[in-house]
Amino acid sequence: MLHRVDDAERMEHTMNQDITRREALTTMTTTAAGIGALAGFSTMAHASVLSSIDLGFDDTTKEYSLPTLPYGYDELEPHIDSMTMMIHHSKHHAGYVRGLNNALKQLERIRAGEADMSTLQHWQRQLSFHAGGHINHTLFWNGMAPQSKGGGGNPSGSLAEAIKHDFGSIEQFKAHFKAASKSVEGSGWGWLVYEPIAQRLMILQMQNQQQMMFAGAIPLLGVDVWEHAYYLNYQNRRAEYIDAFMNIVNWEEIQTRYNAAIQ
Ligand code: MN3
Repeated sequence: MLHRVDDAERMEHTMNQDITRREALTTMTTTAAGIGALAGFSTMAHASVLSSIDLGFDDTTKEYSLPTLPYGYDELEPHIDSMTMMIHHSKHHAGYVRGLNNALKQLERIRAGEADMSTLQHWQRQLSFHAGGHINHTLFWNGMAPQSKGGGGNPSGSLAEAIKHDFGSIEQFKAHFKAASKSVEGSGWGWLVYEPIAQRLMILQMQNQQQMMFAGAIPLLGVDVWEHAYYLNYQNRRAEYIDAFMNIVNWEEIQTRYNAAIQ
């Protein structure tokens, strides 16, 4: 009697493992095809928004590389200092690229039976975190510009109209965006996103590199509020750093993303 129960349990356990493995393989195939979805963003829309932005993906090696910045490390001064930019890009961002490549490699090893399936959950988390980090930072760098190259000021055109429609006014948008970014708990990001189902703009907080987003949200403007983004110059004064960030927003680029998002 006892061993029949054991057999039944063992059989059920084996079946569950099979299902888990199948689901895991499906998940891995899906995520490999659409890395954007991992950061909590819609893959299709994300692809259109990112179409002009280089994530450094090499389809032959299946690896990502660190993209170069569209300006020099010192060009955002005095709003963001050169040392912060250098460390942030060449150390922190590079670390996300390495972590993303490694997570993809480990998941490939699991698929090939060279690594234990029990480590899958860990590497899926690593993939989500580091893919988020790579995509967020790439959007962040390109979402800023030195004032001498058009950074700062206010949005104009159809983006300004949409902001007024969805937030009341440019001033109300800025106040909301800054307050949301300032009050992110711990490390994370403030985002202006386009929600394509109801076709409207929203402001979101993101924790770490991917949490608190929802499927479909298309990233337009993001500010990195991890301490590594501002601590050398602003110490604990996150609000001051966010004010400075608003002086170097590349609104032309954000308009381009908005145009792609509403297609
Ligand atoms: Mn960062």
